[in-house]
Amino acid sequence: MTIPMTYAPDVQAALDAGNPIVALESTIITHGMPYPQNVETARLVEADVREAGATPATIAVMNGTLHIGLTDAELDSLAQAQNVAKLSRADIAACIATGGTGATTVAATMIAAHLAGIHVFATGGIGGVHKGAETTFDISADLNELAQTPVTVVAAGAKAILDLEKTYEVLETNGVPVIAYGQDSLPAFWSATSPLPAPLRMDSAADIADAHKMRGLMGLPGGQLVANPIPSDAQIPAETLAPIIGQALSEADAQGIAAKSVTPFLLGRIFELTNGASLTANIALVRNNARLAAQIAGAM
Ligand code: PSU
Ligand code: MN
Repeated sequence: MTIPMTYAPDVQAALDAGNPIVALESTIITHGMPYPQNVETARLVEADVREAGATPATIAVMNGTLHIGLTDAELDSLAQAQNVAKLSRADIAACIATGGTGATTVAATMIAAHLAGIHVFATGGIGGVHKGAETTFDISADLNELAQTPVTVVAAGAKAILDLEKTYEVLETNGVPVIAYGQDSLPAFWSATSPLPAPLRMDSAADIADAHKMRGLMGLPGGQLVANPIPSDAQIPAETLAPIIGQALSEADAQGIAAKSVTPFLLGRIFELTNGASLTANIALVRNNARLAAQIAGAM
């Protein structure tokens, strides 16, 4: 038995030539943004990676095959598909083995990128410790993955719907380097800064690439989280968002939204409650992360 994996032709060519590649996830397409902005964003992000000198590899499971890089038609069909599975470490192998189709979260994308020999991955925001986790135990598998799979993930921090303090505590406990890019505080997804000081700060892609390689040389498992602030002209002030996040959270609670549905529900409600402004900011930050990830992949 082998892993049914297929590489897009340009990704295969980049792997053969040793050229830089940036992995991209697909849950942000199927569960993070509405159609058609999801597919438009996915295409823009791929173009941003190319313009910055790397090859994009959007990752998904389609009909039991793990795709490393999607064609335009595959991207479009995934973006329009209904009821696609949201795959993490727990279910990606079962989905492949049973011929299923699913979008990969940060955790599952890291697993696939590592299998494919890709070291850098760009997304919007990682999952983390949800508010109220002391009773729900809802902690994203993304945090465990960062602790064990050697991929550098570029994100705008953890999503601001989360308990950011607890999220960064768990990352610290698990030995995950959290590197703020170009500033001393941690970004908070839709906002460029937060009151939380960054555990590490780096100002160049080369330093981030060297830190990744040094962990490998030292035999330290796991990846790195690069927390890249949203461009300041695209950010939404945290004070503006706080009551909206609060409302979305209480609605989720009242409606009994749980497990995998929590993050998509909250992102969807915040989109509605901000009249689409949260999506505009989300698109800007993902594109910004894609450009930095391409530079890091180049430096590696
Ligand atoms: N970043 C975004 N939008 C998203 C996500 C990331 O800008 O929708 C997805 C990622 O796939 C991440 C997931 O892994 O949300 C976290 O889900 P959960 O909290 O259920 O682990
Ligand atoms: Mn969860």
